[in-house]
Amino acid sequence: MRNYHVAVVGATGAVGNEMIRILEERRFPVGKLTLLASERSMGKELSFRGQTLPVDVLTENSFRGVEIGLFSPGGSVSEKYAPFAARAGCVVIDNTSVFRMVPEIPLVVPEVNPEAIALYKNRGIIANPNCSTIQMVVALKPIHDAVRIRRVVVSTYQAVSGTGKKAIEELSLQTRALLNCQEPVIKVYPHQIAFNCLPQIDVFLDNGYTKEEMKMVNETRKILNDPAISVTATTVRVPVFYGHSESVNIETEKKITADEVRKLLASAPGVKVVDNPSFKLYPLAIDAAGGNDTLVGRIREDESIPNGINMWVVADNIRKGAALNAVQIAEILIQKYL
Ligand code: NAP
Ligand code: 12T
Repeated sequence: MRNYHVAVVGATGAVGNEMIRILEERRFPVGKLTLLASERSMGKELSFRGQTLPVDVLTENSFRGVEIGLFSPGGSVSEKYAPFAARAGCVVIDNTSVFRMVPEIPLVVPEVNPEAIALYKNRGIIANPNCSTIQMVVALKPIHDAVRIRRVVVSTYQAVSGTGKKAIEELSLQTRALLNCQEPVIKVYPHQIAFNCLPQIDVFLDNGYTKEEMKMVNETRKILNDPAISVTATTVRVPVFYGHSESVNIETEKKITADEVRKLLASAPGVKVVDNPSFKLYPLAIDAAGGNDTLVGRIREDESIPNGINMWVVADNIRKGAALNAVQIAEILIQKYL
């Protein structure tokens, strides 16, 4: 097996840093690693496999010889630079929302639609879905294949790390300030996040939903390749550092029991069923954090409708929700296509 020249774009960020760790952990065949960020990071160094590597400033010419680009520098930066990378022959795996709903660009969760990776040839870009969408579709896919899901009602409880390193700092500083009877400083979110829940993630759209909510609606349909599936979402920021939790209610075409769902999910790739109420066992953000699995529990029949299931779905938003999913895509890319 040969080695690849990989670039991490946004290497100093919450997602980029985790990408470097996951390339190490999974022994991805990296021949050369190029780390890129903004001019703010000029002179910084990061470690990879015990070696210290410089962080370079991202430019239009950063991609000569780069074969795989793992991008998470923010939407407007990806929008500008991903095409330069693709033109240089680099396959871009982008974590921002800018390319996700472009029809000819594949939107991929390896456990769900790995075959879509082949479409990287259209534009040289593969989009990584939104963190909340990824963990939900990992849990939905086996059920959809078995009994066809008609409708999903989801409410999320999302960690601050999804917003990046500044938001992690903000929750930490506000918590400390408030415990010391000081005024919390509010910069990243529209309101205090410490000891609070904010029913707004990303910006509001004309229909009264937030952009994060509509990402869950539209991305789920694209990944499951089923425009008929109805999804409605309420996305909420909670004062948790790592790990998104989701209350997921589904209505299916055919009846499925809670036991059957448990059995299906127990053998589903990327899923770990954690569901034993008599021992107070259910998925927790603090247990999902740092791991690779999407944890599913609280599986029960929705007694208000003939064919309904409720469940609680938790994953590390920076790993499965972003960096791990991107590296898993890269693994299939080199096994099958490059
Ligand atoms: P972050 O912690 O704020 O990091 C941002 C990174 O982008 C830093 O490395 C930053 O470099 C770099 N960057 C910013 N502006 C740049 C520019 N003009 N040129 C080059 N690099 C630039 O944010 P994050 O949490 O890692 O997230 C970054 C992106 O990933 C966001 O677009 C977000 O939408 C996406 N994301 C996706 C998911 C998902 O759902 N799949 C989850 C989380 C994040 P400096 O350190 O030099 O500023
Ligand atoms: N605003 O990749 O704030 O579309 O948690 C992911 C996470 C956007 C995205 C967040 C966001 C994205 C957040």
